[in-house]
Amino acid sequence: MIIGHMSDTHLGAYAGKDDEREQDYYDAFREAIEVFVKDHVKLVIHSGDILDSPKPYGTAMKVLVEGVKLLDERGIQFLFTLGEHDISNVPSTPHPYLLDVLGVAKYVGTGEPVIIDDVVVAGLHKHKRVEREMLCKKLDEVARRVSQTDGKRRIVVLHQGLTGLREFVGEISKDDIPAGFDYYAMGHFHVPYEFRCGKGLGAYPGATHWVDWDDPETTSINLVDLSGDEPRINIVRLKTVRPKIEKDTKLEELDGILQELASSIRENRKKPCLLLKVETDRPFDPRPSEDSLKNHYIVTIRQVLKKVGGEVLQEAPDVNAELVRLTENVIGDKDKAEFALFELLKALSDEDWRKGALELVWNVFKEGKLK
Ligand SMILES: [Mn+2]
Repeated sequence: MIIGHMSDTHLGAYAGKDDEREQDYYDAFREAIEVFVKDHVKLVIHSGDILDSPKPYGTAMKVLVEGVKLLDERGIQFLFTLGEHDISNVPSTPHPYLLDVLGVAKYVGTGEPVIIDDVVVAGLHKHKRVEREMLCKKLDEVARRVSQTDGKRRIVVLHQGLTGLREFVGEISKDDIPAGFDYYAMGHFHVPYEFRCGKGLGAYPGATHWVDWDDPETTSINLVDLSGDEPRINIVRLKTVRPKIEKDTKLEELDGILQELASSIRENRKKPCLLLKVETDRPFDPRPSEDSLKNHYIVTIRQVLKKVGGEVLQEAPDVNAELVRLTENVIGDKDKAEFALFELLKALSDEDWRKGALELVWNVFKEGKLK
């Protein structure tokens, strides 16, 4: 039995900002659906960050419903959990849940096991850092309930970062994840990654299209064969992804670089995103350079200013780490500092900040987190 596993589709990214780039996420999602149909998977798991925003524009929802309907018509079940991009701070029904209401998909983020033929699937939606203890308890409960179903392959679906895997940051540690599952269908990291957990295999397929500049340009989905003793993953690379190019140069050498880029255009693929970092003594107008390439590239020019002494200003250090350090100095507690910076501040910058941020603070207070 082969199942499809995808994650972090971020449908609706760039909506209202860049029509061309908005399409990239729809293209990658549709391509993934085509692969699942062509390869006759039994079911598809989406590990969250289905949408880019909890308040999506209509097109993102249309593309999502069309894709999932296509699977449904072929008898392929779509099981999903939710990531932080799908969940609003204002308590309301997350948009992807409408798939469940329509009967074309099954939400598995409640911990309730779902049995499909010879697999049992259970998951949890994204939990925040301050909810770590609750998440660990729920995970143990999910493992206990799933262990009661005999003779089936066991799959858990999560949208969490795990510490203890490479240099990744997460809300819980890899060691907090209970053993007893055959496959750990993970989402959140946009970098593909596989790991062992007990006798099982865990995998982040990564985003279907890169979101942040540092995300890998090559993206993929997983076809997971559960028929053997151990799961086997076949990684399928997606072809519709927009290429990206980064170049460092100096203002004096910019013209040469522009000519080189203009002559290295490859047709029959998407216009690459191009990031040009130009070292310069003083700010300059980047528009003529951007205009000269805009038919063939989506150009961003970043100016790196030299100090008067000739020393190049360093690229920004790890801003998050520095913010945590400074905030911790003021508040006197690292957990509170991280809550303030990564959750409360984000809620406060939302349009509906009053409701969302108040709700967040109230919940944390009620549940006695952060003392
Ligand atoms: Mn994501």
